[in-house]
Order: sequence, then structure tokens, then C-alpha cells
Amino acid sequence: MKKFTTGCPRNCYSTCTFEVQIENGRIRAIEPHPANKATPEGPCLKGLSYVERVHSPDRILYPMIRRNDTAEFEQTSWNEALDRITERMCHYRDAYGPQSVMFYAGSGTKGLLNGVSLAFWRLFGGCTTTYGDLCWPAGLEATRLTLGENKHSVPWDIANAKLIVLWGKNSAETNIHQMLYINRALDSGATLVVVDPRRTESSERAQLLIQPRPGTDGAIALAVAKLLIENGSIDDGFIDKHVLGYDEFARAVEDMPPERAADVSSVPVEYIRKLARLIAETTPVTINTGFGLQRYTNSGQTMRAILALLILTGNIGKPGAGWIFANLQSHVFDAVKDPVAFYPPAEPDGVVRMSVSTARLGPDMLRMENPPLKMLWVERGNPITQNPETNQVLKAVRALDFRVVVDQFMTDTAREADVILPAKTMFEQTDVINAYWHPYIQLKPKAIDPPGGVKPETEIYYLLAQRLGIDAGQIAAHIPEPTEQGVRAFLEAKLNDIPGLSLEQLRKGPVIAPDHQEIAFSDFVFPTPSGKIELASDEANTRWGVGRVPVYSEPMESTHSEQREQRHKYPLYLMTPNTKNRIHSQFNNLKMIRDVSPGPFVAIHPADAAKRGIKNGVTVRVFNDRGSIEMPAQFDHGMRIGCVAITNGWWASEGGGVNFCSKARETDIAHGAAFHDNLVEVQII
Ligand SMILES: Nc1nc2c(c(=O)[nH]1)N[C@H]1C(S)=C(S)[C@@H](COP(=O)(O)OP(=O)(O)OC[C@H]3O[C@@H](n4cnc5c(=O)[nH]c(N)nc54)[C@H](O)[C@@H]3O)O[C@H]1N2
Ligand SMILES: Nc1nc2c(c(=O)[nH]1)N[C@H]1C(S)=C(S)[C@@H](COP(=O)(O)OP(=O)(O)OC[C@H]3O[C@@H](n4cnc5c(=O)[nH]c(N)nc54)[C@H](O)[C@@H]3O)O[C@H]1N2
Ligand SMILES: [Mo]
Repeated sequence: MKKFTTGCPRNCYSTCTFEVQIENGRIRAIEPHPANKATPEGPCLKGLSYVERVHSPDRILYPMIRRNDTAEFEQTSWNEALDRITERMCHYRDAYGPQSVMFYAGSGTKGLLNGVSLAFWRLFGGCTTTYGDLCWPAGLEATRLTLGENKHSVPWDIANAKLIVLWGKNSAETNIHQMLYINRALDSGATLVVVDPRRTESSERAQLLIQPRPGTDGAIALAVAKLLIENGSIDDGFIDKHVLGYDEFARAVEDMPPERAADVSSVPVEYIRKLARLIAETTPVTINTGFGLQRYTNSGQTMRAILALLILTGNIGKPGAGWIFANLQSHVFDAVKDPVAFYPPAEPDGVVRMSVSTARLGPDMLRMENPPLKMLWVERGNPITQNPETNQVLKAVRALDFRVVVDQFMTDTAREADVILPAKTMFEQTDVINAYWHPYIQLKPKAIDPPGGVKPETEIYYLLAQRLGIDAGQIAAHIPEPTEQGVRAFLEAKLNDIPGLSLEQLRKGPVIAPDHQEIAFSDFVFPTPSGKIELASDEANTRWGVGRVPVYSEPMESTHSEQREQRHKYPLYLMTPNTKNRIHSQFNNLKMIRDVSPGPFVAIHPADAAKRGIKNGVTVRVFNDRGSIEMPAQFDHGMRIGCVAITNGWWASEGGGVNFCSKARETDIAHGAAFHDNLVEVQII
């Protein structure tokens, strides 16, 4: 039996450390590993299910090819698959230019080696790729504009908070390990407030649950700010010393008395006053905003408004206090790895055409010209399931000549491919990973050989580069040799750029990022243009065209707005949050997960169901003009009336596909995806 300490590379806050035990080339057990102080209890059910996932009979183990549109996939050799792909790539490059080939990468796995992919496409001569991100840009940019940088205190510091506000975050499901420290705070007398249109598992111990109309949190935050100012509950000393734009902000919130916010959000005014009282009377306060909160067309401004509450009360840079959104302190490689840019470059480099907004994947792909898109390469992503407006994505993907998908399983996107290449799992190649909640950098060592004909992406690119006749020196400079030794040498060279990090050190266990700050901003250094916290930001206006200070505007699809797009036809807000036993579109195909999560359903309040004659458990149609899906209705008394929810990630082939209903539309700032800005109707069928 061999044992390895490793880190889970899924796109998840927790990024757990665990121990994997290997016997005869198979994973025998996954055990907790306490070296990571943020995840001492070990992995969740998904982590435990790697025992099944890695050896699943459904895994794609060999290249698969479809010889024409109607044919079934056939297993083929690497030689045939790579010859076919090389021939197509050269043809499109010669006939239309390299930018007729689109490279799409999702967030299926973390790792320093992911950067090799774009380096390969540069060697090919270029490609078209996406900008923006499906996940977190509005919140990241709101934080950067205000505090200058995305970081927060160590995960265990929340245990020191006396007031915790989980605002649009469902930690009990999406950041399971955080509950340990939240519960510690509550056990020592802290108060928990949850703001979420759904009553979630995270609100079990909340003293106050505020259930706003979706997308209206900005109004609540501005009203709370107004109350704090009016009641003299602000920290004048902190504001004088560290804050830019207080007067302008204070004038703007005049416009949002609590009664108006109550009207906008449909939250009792007393709840808004109570939240203001709690923030005024408690020290220290931690506000943790989730990513679900910033999937609206007004959510960059919402995030800035909520962050202002901590700034007004001086809850920054102190133990138990602060803003938790994303902690990028372990992202020390960003300068040296693939610069996954959120922003389209002001000066296109003529090689990589970054011209497709990932939030508008379908429509943007369809409108590309000079050259038009001909071929698509997808890796680490399942855009048919996960990107907004599935019918548009399908249309764009089907309009292409040739599609390659690299994945482990037959996902909705793999089904659209001409060639599927089998992807490695986390245990089959050594890599180095960072995190966005805790500060650790981790080694994820190779623990087993890839099964069947599986090859890691870096090896696939190595072989393609050779076939394309790319200069050997260029290959050596950008793509690791396809051996364990080659990969380690490549990683070591990358780590050399970071003082204080080496593979040898990572081999012993997780390492806290060099220059890490335990209590974020405890030095009161804010790398904004003014060097102060910016409640008013010029850049917010010049770059994104929103107000210098956060003000409230209705989300694009709204049951209240004057200009609401969908006023009469579609009365229900569809939220599509994440869920405990899946990471987006991964894991639900496994038996271990199916046992606890057998199929998709739409959660609906019995009052909304009664209006439509819907009984618990019956199959309904959830639809709008963009598309429709059918699934059972499940009564949920904790749902805000007027809202329904379906967890995202179910494959269309499993009866899911929430993004048939969502709109290919960006957030107000930073090119995020406004998934929840989405009105539907639910009907009995
Ligand atoms: N188990 C598990 N963990 C995960 C993931 C996963 O898929 N599964 N995914 C990881 C990734 S990539 C991400 S992005 C994060 C996301 O995890 P979270 O940050 O928790 O975000 P979501 O689950 O998208 O949404 C959180 C909550 O926001 C609520 N919400 C929706 N609209 C509004 C609104 O207008 N106002 C308010 N106040 N609340 C609203 C939803 O009801 C939901 O309960 O989780 C990470 N962790
Ligand atoms: N409606 C709605 N849609 C959403 C969201 C929402 O809240 N609502 N959330 C959005 C968010 S926050 C995110 S982050 C995205 C996530 O969406 P995606 O980025 O597409 O991520 P996943 O569905 O987790 O994984 C994609 C694929 O990666 C594959 N994979 C895993 N490891 C590897 C590997 O090493 N190599 C290769 N080649 N493939 C691998 C998996 O098998 C899986 O099929 O979804 C977004 N979509
Ligand atoms: Mo995400």
C-alpha cells in the first residue's frame, strides 16, 4: 500500500488536503489529513467518491471518433485521432487563419500545468478564446475597485467574529469546511445573519434570515448604510484615515430610506433596521458574500454597496472582522502562468483573439468573422451544460465544422464532439495547485498511472506540437516532456520564479503562500489608485460605466421594473445555485452520489404551486422564451414566494440543463455571467 498527501483541485472554496491510499494501481481509500488547518476534517462525499470516479466503468479511456454527424462514436487509436486533428487544424489555419480555431477551457480542474494549453495554441500560431468568467468576476472587481486587492483573512479567523453575515452564500453546501469555524464562533456567542431568498442549510443557526426578492440586495445594503450614518454608528477615525469618497457615498444613500428598500426588496422594514442595529452594536463583524449573489446584471454595484457596510464601521484589517469573498493570496503563480484574463485586451496581440465573452458564448461565437470560427477545442469544461442560454451554445457549436472535447465522461458537451480525447484525473499527473479561500499551495502528486489509453493534456499537446512540426526548442520551452521527470522539472522551473517555494518543500505537505497576511489588510495598505479604500471609484465609472459610488438599479429581468423585459409572461425568478454533492456538472453520474441525489427537481413554494395546480412530485415544465426543461416539482416551504430553484450542473441527458432558460448576458462589471437574472413560468404537463 502506498500513501500520498494530495490536494483536491476542484473549483471549490475548500480545496481540501487529504491522503490517498493506493494498492495495485487502484485507489483503496481517501483519508482526512490535518496538515491543512482550513480542512482538518478531510474531504466531503465528493472527495470520498474519487474511489468510484477514477475507476468508473463510464470513464472515457480511449480516443473516440465520430466519422459523420449521425454516426455513433467509435473507439480509435491515438494515431488516427491525432492525425485527424492535426490535418483539420492545418487545414483551417491555411484556409482561414489560426483564429478560426477556438480554444475553450472551463474550470474542471486547477493546476499550474493548465497554463500549458494556451502556450500550445500560441505555438500553433494563435486561436480565438474567451474573456470573462462564469464564476466570480463581478465580486472580484467590486472588491479590487474598493480595497485594491482580493484577499481575506485566514479561514479560521471567522471563529473570532461576533457577528457573521452570510450574504448570498450557502457555506453548509458550498464551503462545507467553513462551518467548523462558523459554528465555533456561534458556540462562543456570535450572531449569524443569513441573506438569501432560499432558506438554506446554512441558516439553521441564524438569528435573522432575510429573504429578499432576488437581485435587490443592493437596496438593502444602501438602506443599512443610511441608518448607520444617521444613527452615528460609523467609525469616523477609520473613515478619515483610510477612506476616499465618504461624503459622496453618504449623499447617495440619502436616496434609499429603509422604507424604500423594504418596498424594493419585499423584506419587512424591521428586518432591515435589525440588520443595521446588529452591525452597529456588534464588534467585530465579518461579512461573507457568496458567488451566487453576484450573478445579476446589477451585482457589481450590489457587492460594492455591501462592502461599504464594513468600511463605514471600521471592520477591516482586524481579527474577526472583514470581507470574505475570494482570497487570492495563494495565487502566486498568476504572473508566470497562463494569464487567464477577465478583460479583453485593449491592444489585441494579433495571435490570440480574445473576443468571445464566456457569458455570451453562443451568440458571440456565431457572430465571429474575419475569420469565422470553424473548429472548437474544449477542455476542463462542459459549456453545453454550464454556460448560459444552452440553445444558443448548441447552435454555435453545431454550426462549426469540427469539434474536439477532452473529458473524462460522456458529458453533454462531449456528445457534440467529432473527436473525444480521454482526460486524466487528479491522481494521474503531478501538478501544483492554489486555492481561493485558504492560503495554502499544495502538491498534487501522481499516484497512479493513467488507465487505458488516457494521456494528460500536456502530453496530448506535446504530441500535437511534434506532428505540427513546431520547433523542438519551442516545444521544450513551453510544454513539459511527457514523463513524470519532465513534468517535475517543468514545475520546478516555474516554482523557481517564486522565492520561498520548491517542490521539495511542497512534498512535505501544504505550504502557506509566501508573504501571506493572516489578517487581511492589517497593515492598512490598500493598493487602489488613491492608496485609500475607495467608496467612490473613478475606475468604476471609466472602465465599467457604472456610478462612481454604488447606487441601486433593478436587475434586467425583474417583476418590478418599469422596463422589465418579461413583465407579463414570466412571473417567477429562477435561481440555479450550487449543491452539496456535486461540483457544477461533475460527480452526479456516480452511484455514490446518485444514492443521495437521484435526479433534478425544481424547488417551489407550495403557495406558488397551488396557484398553478401543481402537486408535490408531479412533473412540470419550467420555461421562458429561451428554452424549457421538464422535471418533478418539489415543495419547499423555505423558498421565497415568487422564486423557484434548480441546482445547476445536471446534464441535459440526465433530465437537467438549467441553462436552457438562462440568458447569455454579462454582469454590470467585469464580464461575469448573470445566470440568476432569469424569469420563468412553471406549468403542469
Ligand atoms: N458542493 C459544492 N461546492 C462548491 C461548488 C459546487 O458546485 N458544489 N462550486 C464552487 C464554485 S465554482 C462556486 S462559484 C461556489 C458557489 O457557491 P456560493 O458562493 O455559495 O454560491 P451559489 O451556490 O451560487 O449561491 C449561494 C446562495 O445565493 C443565493 N442567492 C441567489 N440569488 C440571490 C440574491 O439575489 N440575493 C441573495 N442574498 N442571495 C441569492 C442562492 O439561493 C444560494 O443559496 O461554490 C464552490 N463550492
Ligand atoms: N445556471 C447556472 N450555471 C452556472 C452556474 C450557476 O450558478 N448557475 N455557475 C457557474 C460557475 S460559478 C462555474 S465555476 C461554472 C462551472 O462549469 P465548468 O467550468 O464547465 O466546470 P465543471 O462542470 O465543474 O467541469 C467541467 C468538466 O471538466 C472535466 N474535467 C475535470 N478534470 C479534468 C481534467 O483534468 N482535464 C479535462 N480535460 N477535463 C476535466 C469534468 O469531467 C467536467 O465535465 O458553471 C457556471 N454555470
Ligand atoms: Mo464557480
